[in-house]
Amino acid sequence: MFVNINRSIFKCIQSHFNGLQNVGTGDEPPPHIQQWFALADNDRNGVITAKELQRVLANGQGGTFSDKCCQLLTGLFGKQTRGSINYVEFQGLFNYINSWLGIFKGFDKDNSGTIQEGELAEAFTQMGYRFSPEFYSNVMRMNDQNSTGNITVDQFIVLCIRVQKFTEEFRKRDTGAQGVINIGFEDFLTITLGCDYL
Ligand SMILES: [Ca+2]
Ligand SMILES: [Ca+2]
Repeated sequence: MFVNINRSIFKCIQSHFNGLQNVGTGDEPPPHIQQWFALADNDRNGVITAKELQRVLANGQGGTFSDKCCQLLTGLFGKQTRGSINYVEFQGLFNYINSWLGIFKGFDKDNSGTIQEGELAEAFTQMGYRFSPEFYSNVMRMNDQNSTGNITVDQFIVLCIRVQKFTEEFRKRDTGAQGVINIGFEDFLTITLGCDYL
C-alpha cells in the first residue's frame, strides 16, 4: 500500500506488501526499507518531510494519505529534527505503517479496501471499546467527509491514534476506573489542542 508515482511501482509494492507483515525483526534493516527511503526522499537531503512521505503513500482508493495523516506520522517519528524523519526513524515508521496496514486489512472483512460503519464498530469492539451505534454514526460522518460510507486507511490510522491518545488522557484522570472524570476547562483544552497537534 506504500507508494508512488506510477502504476507499475504501485503494483509492485502491493504484491510486496503482502509479504511484509514481519518486517524489521532482524538486526539489519531489510533492503526494501532502504529502497522506500530513497524513493520517498525526493530532494535527496537525507530526511523525509510530511510532503515527501505523502508522495509515496497511496490510500488504496486512488488518492494519497491525507496531509493530516502524514503530518501526524512525521510528528510521531521525527524526533531528531521536528517535521522530518531521518533514516533510523523511518525504519520505525515503516514498521508502524505496516502494522497498521495489517490491522486495517484484518478489520476490512469484505476486502473492499475501506472500512464501513459495521466494520468500524467491530474493530473498536475488538480493541476493547464499547460505544453506542450513535457514536459510530457520528464518527463515520466526521471522518467520511465525502459521504461515501467508507473510511480509508489513512483516515482509519488517524482516527485510531487519536482515540488511543484521548483514551490515555482519560485514563490518567479516571483514577477510580469509573469511566467518568471531572475535568477543568483548561485541562480539557490542553488535551484537545494537544491531540490536534499529535
Ligand atoms: Ca527530503
Ligand atoms: Ca470494508
